[in-house]
Amino acid sequence: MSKKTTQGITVKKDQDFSEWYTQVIQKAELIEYSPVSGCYILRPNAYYIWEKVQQYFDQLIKQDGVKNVYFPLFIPESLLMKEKNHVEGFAPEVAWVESGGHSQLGERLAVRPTSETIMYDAYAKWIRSYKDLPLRLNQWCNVVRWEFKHCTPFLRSREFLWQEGHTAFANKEEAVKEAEKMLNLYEQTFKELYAIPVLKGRKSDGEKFAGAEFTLSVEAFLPNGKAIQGATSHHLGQNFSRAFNISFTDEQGQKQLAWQNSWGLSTRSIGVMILMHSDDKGLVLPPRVAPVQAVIVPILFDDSKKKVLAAAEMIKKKLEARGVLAQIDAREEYSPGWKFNEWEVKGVPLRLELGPKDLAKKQVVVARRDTGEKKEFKISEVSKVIPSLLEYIQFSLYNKAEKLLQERLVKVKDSPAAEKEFQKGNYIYAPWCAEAKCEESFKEKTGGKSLNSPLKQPKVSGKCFNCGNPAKAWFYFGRSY
Ligand code: 86X
Repeated sequence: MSKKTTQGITVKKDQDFSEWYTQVIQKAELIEYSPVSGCYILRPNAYYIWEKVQQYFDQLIKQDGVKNVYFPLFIPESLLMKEKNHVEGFAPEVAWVESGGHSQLGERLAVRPTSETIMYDAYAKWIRSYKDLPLRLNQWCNVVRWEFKHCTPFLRSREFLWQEGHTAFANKEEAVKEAEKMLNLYEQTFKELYAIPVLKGRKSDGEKFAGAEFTLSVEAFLPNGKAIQGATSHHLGQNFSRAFNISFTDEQGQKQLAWQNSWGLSTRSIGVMILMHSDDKGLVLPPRVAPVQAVIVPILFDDSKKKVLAAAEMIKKKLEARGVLAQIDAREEYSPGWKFNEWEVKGVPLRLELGPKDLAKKQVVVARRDTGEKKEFKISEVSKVIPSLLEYIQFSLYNKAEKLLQERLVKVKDSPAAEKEFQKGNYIYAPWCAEAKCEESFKEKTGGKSLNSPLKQPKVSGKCFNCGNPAKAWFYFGRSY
């Protein structure tokens, strides 16, 4: 028992957020540290979440006609450097392979930080005519970025998992439409699986991907008052098709450059979900990503053990028949209270307590992880009640997060007001000039930055809230994680 006596979370979420996070991810058995700094082991509980997200998003994009591929992990240096803009700022993060066994390689190979270059090199060979378009490919893979900032599991790691979609179109309109469509699919994934509402919109020029014409993002707002990016969808224009000569002959026989997008969602999103829903007791999992959705804890006494265990088995079977992932915790070396704590730390959405007294009344006590509420249900009703309760919890987590998102948004007229709102843990919406210089000055003054700008927005008039120049668009700003 010794190893497990410090099972609970010993700090509060709003007291020491980073220590709290570190404890949650370890005690919920999501993460183990590895011998390589910045690289983390995703344990079964974490990998299960990623598999759920993969299945969900993969099915969405396949329905839309995207096909999956796999490109090599290694990218020759000359290829990586072909589009200067996009590598420039990132160069310090590239990890290199310089030898194989005892022999030096003729050319260094980058461990992929992202796959634009290696994929577009092939796209140039595959795309000849307008009939080859659109080309819409995606890959699920790992990427490496040798971070020098402090790493945090899920949120910033030197290796992470993601999907990267890379598409090419015959015209700009189609490409732009797709970039927006993918943003909606990210919104849907955050909503339906992670129970997280997002702010959708366009990044400022200062915050966009340097290789893109524009970058769209989904941003989440956390209970600690900070905003965090969830996923991105870039319209690349002809920046890469020019550099990689991805050209096609159009219907009029004219040679044209393809219009491109790239879009990505990574395991970082798991970190966003943890930060959003979890509490002082540990992890809180939305039921749709929970590897165990209902745990049955039988209260065992010598004289009634057999009966209670048999009833627990029967309940488990009923739940499984309804598609609920159920488990019985019949360990005798731990007390019921100890087990309750353990399953709370692990974020299991529902706990079913079943003792001899409950059995006599033909009932179970059901405890919700998200609210702590307890309620009795007839055993005859569990197979009906539990599946709908799980769905209810899924929506209720979403609604709680949505309420936070609405309540913490404040419209402001100037930067002192913005600063005040940030200090209160809010984020803001303001008319902005959208100039990089203005954003810099705002960052220095307030510690906040622009998040994004909704695609459909109110009419803009008057002055920039920060610098007083004419305003160009409504933007969200916040302190970011
Ligand atoms: C930007 C852009 C884009 C496909 C996505 O955001 C979604 C999926 N890619 C990624 N980016 C880089 O281009 C990049 C390049 C190098 Cl060389 C690097 F070392 C790090 C990078 N990080 C991000």
